[in-house]
Amino acid sequence: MRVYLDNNATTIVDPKVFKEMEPYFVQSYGNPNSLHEFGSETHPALRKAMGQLYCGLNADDQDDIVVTSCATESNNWVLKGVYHDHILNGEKDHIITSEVEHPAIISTCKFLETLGVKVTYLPVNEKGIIEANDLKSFITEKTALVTIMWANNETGMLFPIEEISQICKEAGVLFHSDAVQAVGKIPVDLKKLDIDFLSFSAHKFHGPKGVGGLYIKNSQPLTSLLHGGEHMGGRRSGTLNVAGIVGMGEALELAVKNLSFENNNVRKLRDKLEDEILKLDDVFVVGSRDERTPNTILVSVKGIEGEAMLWDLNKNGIAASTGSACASEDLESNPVMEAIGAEADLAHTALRLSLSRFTTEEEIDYTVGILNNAVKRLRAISSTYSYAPDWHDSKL
Ligand code: C6P
Repeated sequence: MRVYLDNNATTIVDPKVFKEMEPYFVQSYGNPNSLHEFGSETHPALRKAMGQLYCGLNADDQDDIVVTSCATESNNWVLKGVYHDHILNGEKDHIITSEVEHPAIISTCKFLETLGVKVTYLPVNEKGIIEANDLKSFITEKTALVTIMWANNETGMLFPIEEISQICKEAGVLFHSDAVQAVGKIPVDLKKLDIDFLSFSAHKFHGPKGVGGLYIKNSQPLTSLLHGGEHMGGRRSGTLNVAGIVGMGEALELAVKNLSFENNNVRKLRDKLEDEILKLDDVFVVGSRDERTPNTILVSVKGIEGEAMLWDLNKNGIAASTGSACASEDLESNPVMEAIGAEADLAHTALRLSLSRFTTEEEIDYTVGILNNAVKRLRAISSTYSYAPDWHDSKL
């Protein structure tokens, strides 16, 4: 059996999405900016997709959504655009983010630090989220931007976005949220929140890879990252990825339609898997279930290196991860586990299991069996494992 439990890394393209995309590879493959029919026949599909994105996010205006190549690009655009528009001219000098953002934010902040920008990396509590009051105390009149993720990709923990947006609004500071792990998994209603910029990525909600988006409230000015032709109203140059955009629109519409299913069925399966995992001795799951996206578990299994567990699972057809896919090759300990204060040996035992609406109960039952055997076998040969009932208290 093959079981895919790495849906926070990427998801299967929904076959319905793929079907909608196909004609734009092999039939209507024209450049939408061309004047001939091959080009113009793509326009209705593009209009439909932009409408699906606008409805799916409940944005104020369809023009507030700009398509990018991925969330990494969207995040880079916001940070570098705000640097250009508000920091380079000396008006401001400060950006606030959290310690547990995705590398697309952290690495960009590190780059901006080399240009003289001051960056505050807010610490997280034992649940892996920031305290909104901490944020308040770090905002100054020189703060140009607050960028805080909506849901953490490793733990699934949801950040208090409403409260954060309110704090930023009251302080008159721009607010960006990397909502890659929230869009399509939980309700994201942009009319209800004061968010200036929001990043998302199609391949996290059963759309294709290589296409994402940035919501820009009221189409406010933001210097482009990609200069060139006048695509996307001159805000983001590059020939439009027609099939990708069509796929992203369809995928978001389906994801939003399936939200209650996601919140019920996926949650039920995730909870079943978590209940079984918690029957094992010396395991620790980060964050409580209600405070997480419904599909995610980050668990530490004492005495077993995350990579050893992955190898064992993979041998049995099960795909999981030790954390973020883009950091999976460096064998470092899990950075979110470290940020919540876990000791290094514990942070090395992280295992991320992330489900989707395509996950079945049979797959969860199979995974539980394999996981139980793997834990027994790997602990038997572990040099670091010996049973200690007070382990949780002593390690965290
Ligand atoms: N996280 C993970 O395994 P792209 O692929 O550029 O569209 O998305 C990047 C990205 C940005 N923000 C968050 C919160 C993310 O989770 C991701 C992708 C994957 O966790 C791959 S590293």
